[in-house]
Amino acid sequence: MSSSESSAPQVEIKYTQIFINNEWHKAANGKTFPVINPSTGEEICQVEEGTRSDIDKAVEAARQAFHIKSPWRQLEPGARGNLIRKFANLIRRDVDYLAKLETLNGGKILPLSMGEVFLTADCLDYYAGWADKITGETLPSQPGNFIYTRHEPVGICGQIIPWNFPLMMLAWKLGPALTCGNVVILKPAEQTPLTALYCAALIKEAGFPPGVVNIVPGDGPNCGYAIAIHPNINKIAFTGSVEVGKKIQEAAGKSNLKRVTLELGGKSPLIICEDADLDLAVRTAHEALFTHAAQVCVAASRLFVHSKIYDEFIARSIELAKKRVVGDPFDMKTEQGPQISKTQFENILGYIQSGKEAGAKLECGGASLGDKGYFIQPTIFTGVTDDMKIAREEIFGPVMSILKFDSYEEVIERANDTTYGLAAGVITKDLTRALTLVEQLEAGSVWVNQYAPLHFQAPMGGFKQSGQGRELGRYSLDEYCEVKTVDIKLT
Ligand code: TXE
Repeated sequence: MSSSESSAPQVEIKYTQIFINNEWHKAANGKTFPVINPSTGEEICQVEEGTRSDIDKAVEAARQAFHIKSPWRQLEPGARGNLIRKFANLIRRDVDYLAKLETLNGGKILPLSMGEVFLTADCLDYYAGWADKITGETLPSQPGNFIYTRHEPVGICGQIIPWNFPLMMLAWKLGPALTCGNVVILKPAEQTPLTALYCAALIKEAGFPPGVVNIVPGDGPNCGYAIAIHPNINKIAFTGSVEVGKKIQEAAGKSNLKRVTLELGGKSPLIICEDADLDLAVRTAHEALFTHAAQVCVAASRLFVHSKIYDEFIARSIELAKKRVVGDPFDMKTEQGPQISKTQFENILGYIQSGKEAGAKLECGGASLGDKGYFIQPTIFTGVTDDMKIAREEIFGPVMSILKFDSYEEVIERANDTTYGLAAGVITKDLTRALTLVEQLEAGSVWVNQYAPLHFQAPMGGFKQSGQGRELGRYSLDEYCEVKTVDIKLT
């Protein structure tokens, strides 16, 4: 730990209620739930607990906001973009406060929280620009006929987001939904509702009409599921675990066949080729796994290293991991904060235990840190084999698994031997090898000589069980529009 004394500032908690119709509400069931500071395990505050009745109320508000004559539906497309831009600028205005709130609630190190706030605003700006550029097509037809398509909003969108990037996930979901003219009911993760609720206040301040964005905090099985199963919600977008993703899709099928997009987990391979620049490879692999205590969906959690450079790569990676400063996320020297919750913390320690029992070699770390909060040492296992649990399941914690390979035919087979397909990376100086691996890897994003750069114009999403549909870029606009074909006979 960098220090046992916390440098956490006092962060005032301003909003803890349910946001519907631009107003704050108490929960229908009269209950609240505790929000925990993962750095200490202590309660920050209580938040109103949304359930089915609150979701019903939000759906009614959204329905009215989406009425064909409503102020929102009557806005010019460019004006919709202006509102989103205004929201983005308010987020920038409050960067200091939002970053501290994010760090307090989610345990993210402060510089990363700052970065996330700016990326949130930038993402909203990107989507604001689309508002007046969403077009259909004029289609060829025989003389006397006129065929065209209109891209219309889907309607009421349910959005369920996770706790690892509470602000950025909010922007990835709200941005495309709003720019296409939809209305939204968003549920933040129960672990991290605070920044989303503050954003609700900014949405009102920006001037969005009542009912366009509704934010209902609550748990998964009651509040989240009420969204997934609701008969009057037209679309659901979800980011979280595969297990819950399957429940969402099932609920959508059971209820009203609402449109579904899913961004689920991963077990992403990063392939370090024999000709790789070793400094670049070691540094990239380190960040690709340990960033935000490895609570990142695209974390490079299977590191395939060519046998010719394996020993040298391991030695340098261990040295770097041992130097990583873990501790108070408000301390500017800290590189890694806590895991989000006791549950996640215990799961990760369970994975470490299973790695040891399966015979992988624990090179460093392997234990918790400190006497409060949910801190785990940066951990490296070598000699990991494909069948081990730590090589197959998403750990979502700071556990690097290093696997050795000899040939590229072999590594492709092994890298693709997973039910996931979210992301992958390749480090090599050989362009032909890079492009060949890119072609063969089964993953929604493949990065070469870098890992997880973020560009809002580039789509993100998964092959196989890592998801369905795409977020970001113009691809996500398709997920938030219905296409209407109009065929006119000219008389
Ligand atoms: O996820 P959940 P958890 C993965 C990662 C992690 C694991 C468990 O492997 O270790 O999931 O994390 C809501 N109906 N990812 O338990 O439960 C829940 O309230 C409707 C990867 O936090 O999937 C929260 O808002 N909603 C991931 C959201 O789903 C339900 C990010 C995510 O929670 C629900 C997070 C239900 N029945 C975890 N049950 C990524 N892809 O980035 C829960 N929820």
